[in-house]
Amino acid sequence: MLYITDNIMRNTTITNKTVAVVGLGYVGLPLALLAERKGFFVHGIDIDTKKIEKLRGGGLPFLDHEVARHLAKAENISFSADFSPVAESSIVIVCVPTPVRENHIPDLTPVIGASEGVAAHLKKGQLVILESTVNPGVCESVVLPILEKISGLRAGIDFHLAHCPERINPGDKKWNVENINRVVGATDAEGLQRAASFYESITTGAIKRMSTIKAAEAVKVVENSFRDINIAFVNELARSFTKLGIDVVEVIDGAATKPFAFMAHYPGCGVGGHCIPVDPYYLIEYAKKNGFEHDFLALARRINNDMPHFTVERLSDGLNEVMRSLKGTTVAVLGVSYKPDIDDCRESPSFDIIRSLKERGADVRVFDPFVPAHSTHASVESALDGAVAVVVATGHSLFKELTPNDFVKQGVKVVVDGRNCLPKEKFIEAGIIYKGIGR
Ligand code: SAJ
Repeated sequence: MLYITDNIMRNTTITNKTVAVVGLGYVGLPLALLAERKGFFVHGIDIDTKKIEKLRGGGLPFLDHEVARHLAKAENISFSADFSPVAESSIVIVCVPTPVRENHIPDLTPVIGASEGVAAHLKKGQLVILESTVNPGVCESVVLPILEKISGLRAGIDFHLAHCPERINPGDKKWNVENINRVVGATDAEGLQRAASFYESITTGAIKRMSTIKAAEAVKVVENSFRDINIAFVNELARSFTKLGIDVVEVIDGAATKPFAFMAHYPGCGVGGHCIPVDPYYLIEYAKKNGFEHDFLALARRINNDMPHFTVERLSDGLNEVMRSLKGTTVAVLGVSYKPDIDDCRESPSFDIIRSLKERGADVRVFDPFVPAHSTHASVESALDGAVAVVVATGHSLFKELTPNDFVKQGVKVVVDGRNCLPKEKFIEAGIIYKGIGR
């Protein structure tokens, strides 16, 4: 693998086949490696020096076998912790996180920092593309002024700014950075054309040109808000059907036999990840600043944010059936990552469940095969040994293979299936108090 040392970078002239990718996480690294595979020289840039050192050594900052395979083969890529390679690139793509603060207010700090870093090395003729998920207005009112002020260049004249919201779906075996459809918007026609041509040159997905950069920004927050409200819908059904004695999963599967106008979502112990529980707040806050209250989106967020609490209530109900309470009871939480078979635990509901159990006096053990850093035990068996109750918070394949006997033999009395991923009837037949989410 070739690394460009400092002196070669200085001699590298801007060519139309050199791109810089700022932010080498779940979004930026797959994109950087894809561009490299498609014939670009790629300057990978990230402020995390440890991540850069790891990448230079061929290591990944996160678990992804496909990305690891591409990294091992990449030849025309450099990794740098400073922004100077921006000056050597014709296209600069920013893929940094867009989290929310504790109070759910969007936090644009990473976007602002990346924009400042890019602006310091911005050259005439370059195209800057923001892939980070932002609410409408951020490109034109936050990114663009920083780029112009620091570089002294003018958007639409000296450089171009576009937005192509990322659509990375960690763990997805079908849709990936190379084949997913994209939308792109820009501040000017040349920028739109160049950005659309770039993505058309590296992906097989359809590239939809949006009329404005705001429309492109709106697409991503809308598609993820759509998912959040649909999850909230089935989560509310789960709470209702628990009282009605109806298995909501069976009903959803029944509704899903309708081949049109229904899209199945499933209830669970909460909504995690860096997208779904975050993106709606970007739209909610932006609309609020412009005089509109998204009551429905906000309600969906409240419903989903309350699912960890509902899950702990399900456990409390189950313990009551065996004359126990949470206080002083040993509970094993299986699963920390926010979705199956990945190691990403950002915004994971598991953390809320664990915190709530501890606040109510339970003795909590944690095991996640993908997240040893947050695990107190090193295996399912050791986590279950002596546990009276279990909460399955992530539907990892390893957990789906567990049989009722795996719990009975360890003395487990109550199982809360936070992802409805276990065979309910078999657990009930084995004499375990089974509590699903809506079943
Ligand atoms: N979840 C439910 N019920 C569902 C679906 C998800 O409770 O029916 C929960 C999951 O357990 C998880 C959270 O919601 O905790 C998010 O799950 P997700 O499958 O939406 O996973 P993400 O966060 O990786 O979402 C990504 C998003 N992709 C991008 O933003 C580019 C989202 O737009 C996709 O719709 C989603 O993947 C997907 O479809 O898999």
